[in-house]
Amino acid sequence: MIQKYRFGTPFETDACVFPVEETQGVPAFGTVSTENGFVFSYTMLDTDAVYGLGGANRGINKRGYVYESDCSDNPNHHEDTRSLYAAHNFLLLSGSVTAGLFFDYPSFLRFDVGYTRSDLLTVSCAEANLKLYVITGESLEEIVHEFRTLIGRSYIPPRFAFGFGQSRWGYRTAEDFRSVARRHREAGVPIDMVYMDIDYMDAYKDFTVNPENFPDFAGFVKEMKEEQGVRLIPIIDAGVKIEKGYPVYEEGVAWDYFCRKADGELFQAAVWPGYTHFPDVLNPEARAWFGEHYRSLIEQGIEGFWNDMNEPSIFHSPEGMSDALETMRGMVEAGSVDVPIYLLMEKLGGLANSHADYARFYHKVNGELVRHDKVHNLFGYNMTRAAGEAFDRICPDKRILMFSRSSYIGMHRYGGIWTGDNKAWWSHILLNLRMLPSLNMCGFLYVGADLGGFGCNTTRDLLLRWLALGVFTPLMRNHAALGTREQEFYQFENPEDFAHVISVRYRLLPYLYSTYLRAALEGRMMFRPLSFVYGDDEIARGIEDQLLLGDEVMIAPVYTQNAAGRTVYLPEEMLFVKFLPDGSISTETLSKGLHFVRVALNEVPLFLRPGHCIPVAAPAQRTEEVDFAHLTLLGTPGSSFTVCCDDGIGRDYEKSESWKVLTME
Ligand code: MIG
Repeated sequence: MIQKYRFGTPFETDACVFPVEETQGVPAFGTVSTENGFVFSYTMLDTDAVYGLGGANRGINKRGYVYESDCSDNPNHHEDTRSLYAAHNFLLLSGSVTAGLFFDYPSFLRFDVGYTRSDLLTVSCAEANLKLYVITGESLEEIVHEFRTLIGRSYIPPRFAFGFGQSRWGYRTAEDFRSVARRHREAGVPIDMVYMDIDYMDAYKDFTVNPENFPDFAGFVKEMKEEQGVRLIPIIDAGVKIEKGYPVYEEGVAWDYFCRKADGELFQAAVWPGYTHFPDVLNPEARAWFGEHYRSLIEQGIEGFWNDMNEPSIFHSPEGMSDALETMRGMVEAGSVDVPIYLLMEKLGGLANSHADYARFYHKVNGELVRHDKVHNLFGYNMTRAAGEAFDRICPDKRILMFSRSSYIGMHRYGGIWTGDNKAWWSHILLNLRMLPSLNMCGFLYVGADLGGFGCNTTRDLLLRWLALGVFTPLMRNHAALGTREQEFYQFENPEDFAHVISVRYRLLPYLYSTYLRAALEGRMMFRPLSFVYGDDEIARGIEDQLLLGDEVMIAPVYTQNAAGRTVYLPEEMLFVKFLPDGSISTETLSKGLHFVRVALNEVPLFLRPGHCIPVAAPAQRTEEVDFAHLTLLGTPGSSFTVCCDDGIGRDYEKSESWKVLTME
């Protein structure tokens, strides 16, 4: 059951699509105060768990810390980081009450989940203008299902998006991209996509390509696809470069589609292209206009994009910079070398992504001006929505790959997300794993992290271990920052180990693709915490480094350095499956309980639940070559799996002919 409570005059976020009547009063549990902003409080029992918050930091069970919805371009995902790129304001209480809570509020929101006082949950924001949805049901899964019905069907990418993609900030010329594809082939590593980071553009101008490096871009896109079997996936940034004669800039100005300040001047934000204007994607007309610009790249053969910098990220504004310069000038004029360094650092460090800048510009929504900071968390959502809505016009019969960095619930209908600028840290493998079920609760199914780590220098063993998790994540991409150690597989010794791990992804493609589609079509989670299924098992309830995948599989990747394997807890008897480097598959039945399992760096482990089976394909070099017609079943004889055999690009997954039941002999 879904109950909707309204407080004050909420901003319409379009997060929800399923109509729900308003309930008067307040929720049956917890207390609500609207005296000083909005505060929801709820007293938790020691045994209560709190799930949700999508792309937030830390554990699957959110208890014991504080999180903030305040979409931030913050590449430091430390344990104490309170806000990352997303605002997914959905909580799932499990224990004394079993209920979902969605706080539909587009600005800064604070979730204190037993941080200030260990038994107290408080959710608070500055203005009591929001909708609160309370969802109750028999089980955690049922509540998630209800919530997913409320927010609408998750985005479904094309099948090639389930292949492996290679990325690196710094690829620039056609030859850079060619050689990435070629060297993967030479090393026998399957690959479907090479990502184009900002350097493919002309002076970082959205929807342009560098004319010297790509004199015939359409021809190059075609060559890569036909000769190398690889699709190019360009990045699009939020800010539009201020430059006379650049059509996107000229149109935005002429049609009044950029964000303005209170004095009517266009707001300027320095990002990669230098000073830019932000397209006012909250204004439906501006959104349609910005989305229309993806058309030219699609017409040149592009079939997928990633949207970046859409928190929106700001290096500095002219106002912020002049204020900082003023401070420094004062210091210089004082003529002393004894300057308060902390003040200087605070000024300069505070230039980027400042709340002061977010309060400097406005959106025009239904003719009314809305200050950006009041709706800050909706920007990435609406930039990606601009693209998604445009794709439906540009190519209604074809699925386009789209994922974003920043997001709000509702955006899950238009694209997936990647989890931003993580680091080559072992702990970030675990963070990657822990986010998966939380994101799924909030509707985000096409998700993945930068495998190997974006920042810092990766190591061969870290990359291999991370990939053995990435084999299961819908978005499987190796991506790294400019200036870090090169981390394409062929940079390391024995690239055949990488080739093998990636090949397991392609062997599991029919399984992963079908499981994804079922989760999207049925409004279910692809990844679940063990507690959702084995809630009566005290050990299983506390497990934060293993997940269930679909109904069939449990994953338990190795995430520590120099480990020969790991300890895994089996809440029931399972089949321990390993994909071995010689292409064979080992199986061993393990009893319920704790086990130490050996897993070499070049092996991929999974666990199969009794009474189920999964399809395994022959190895392939790209998604198109995966043979869905000849699948081997692995698991319990007599069990069945239903595989999706649509064309991978249109909407045939809706048709029952696209689904085939396979039964294991
Ligand atoms: O300020 O485009 O998260 O994936 O490589 C950095 C360059 C901008 C941030 C993205 C990252 C991308 C990088 N971008």
